[in-house]
Amino acid sequence: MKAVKDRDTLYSQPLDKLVDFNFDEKVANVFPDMINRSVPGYASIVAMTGILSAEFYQPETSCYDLGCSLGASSLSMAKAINDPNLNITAVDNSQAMLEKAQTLLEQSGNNENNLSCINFICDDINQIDINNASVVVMNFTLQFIAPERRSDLLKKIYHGMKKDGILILSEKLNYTDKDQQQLLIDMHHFFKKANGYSQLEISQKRQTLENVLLPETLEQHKVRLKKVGFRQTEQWFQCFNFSSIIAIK
Ligand code: GEK
Repeated sequence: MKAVKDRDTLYSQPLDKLVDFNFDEKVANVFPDMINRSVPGYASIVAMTGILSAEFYQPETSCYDLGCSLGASSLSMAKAINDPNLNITAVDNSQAMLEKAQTLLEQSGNNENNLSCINFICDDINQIDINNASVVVMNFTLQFIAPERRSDLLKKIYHGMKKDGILILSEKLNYTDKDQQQLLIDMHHFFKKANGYSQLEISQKRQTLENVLLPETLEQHKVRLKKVGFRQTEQWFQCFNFSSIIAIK
């Protein structure tokens, strides 16, 4: 019963001890179900990542998918960008995620779409080199990086990019206004409830993410991207408190 096995039930029973969320094998096994039922607009953002990448990609440059998980954004780019010399570096520091990503890619067996252009690397995105990039994607990854490291990471990305290249940055957002913050959190929880998560699941997951997923405001993102040097930064998507920005060098 594949559909049942792949369903995210990790927080459906009361847990004695709630440890900080981490991207282990249990999470990797249910990840597509988890992210689709938890992140409003996820499928649209992944699809648009391909569309935007295809338009801004420059021949003889590289693409990066930072915090690639199971490679959904890489796959979207690989299918949309029509270049036999395309190379996509997909980086994640979870071995479990990458093993599963590799298996999924092999199972898809779709050579027509040139999926061999995706090169998975297990590493910390703070440690890798970024070179000659016209497209860099960080879909829901920066929020897991320690806030004090975010500027340096974005500077490194910026310096590794070509002029007119793009960064697609998708993040959960925070709000400084208390009522606004509460309303957006409530709406996100309505979304999770409508997707079959119980109050217990929502609450236990929220607690495990508290120290790990640290959202910032849209303003903080825009100011930082500007400071790093991006010439234009536009929010192109938002559903509840989940958003995506395109930043152009
Ligand atoms: C998607 N982009 O499906 N270095 C490398 N990877 C990291 C680091 C780090 N320092 N910190 C966290 N990760 C994907 C979804 S999920 C988002 C991204 C979510 C990785 C982590 O292992 C996980 O796979 C990913 O970032 C975040 O479009 O689960 O909400």
